[in-house]
Amino acid sequence: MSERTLAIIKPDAVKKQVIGDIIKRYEAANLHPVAIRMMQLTKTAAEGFYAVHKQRPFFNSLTAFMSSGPVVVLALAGDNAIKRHRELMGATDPAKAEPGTLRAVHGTNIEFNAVHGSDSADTARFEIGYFFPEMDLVAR
Ligand code: IDP
Ligand code: MG
Repeated sequence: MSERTLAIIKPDAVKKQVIGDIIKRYEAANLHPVAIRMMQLTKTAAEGFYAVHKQRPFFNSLTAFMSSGPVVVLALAGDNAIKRHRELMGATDPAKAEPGTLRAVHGTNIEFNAVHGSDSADTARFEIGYFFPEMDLVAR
């Protein structure tokens, strides 16, 4: 069943100049970009995006990081896209991520971990809507 998920190429990965490598891996996995946006989040926008984590000890640091430089936000579509994207990303901590996953290859540590991916259908809907109006999502 085709579904959509939200991906963010985080500021650390943009600084490392691996936008192209990451998008190449999405395409190789048949996770098709259906919307792409480059932007720099404000601290407030990062806080809204990560509101579910606002009680966590790393919330301030995470939202400072996410607003520290440009990001690339993508909506990806494909069969079982949410779960397959999480598998392609690897574990939150790059040191624990399977070899060859995006975080194992491009992440630095548990915070600077290169990419974000939605973790459920509900969060995907919220997160895609946070960045893209429906009319910006192409059909493919
Ligand atoms: P996920 O991105 O793998 O879904 P979450 O637990 O949802 O992981 O955490 C969101 C983001 O917060 C992570 O991707 C990472 O950037 C950051 N983060 C998670 N846990 C920690 C931590 O223990 N210390 C610092 N940052 C963290
Ligand atoms: Mg998460």
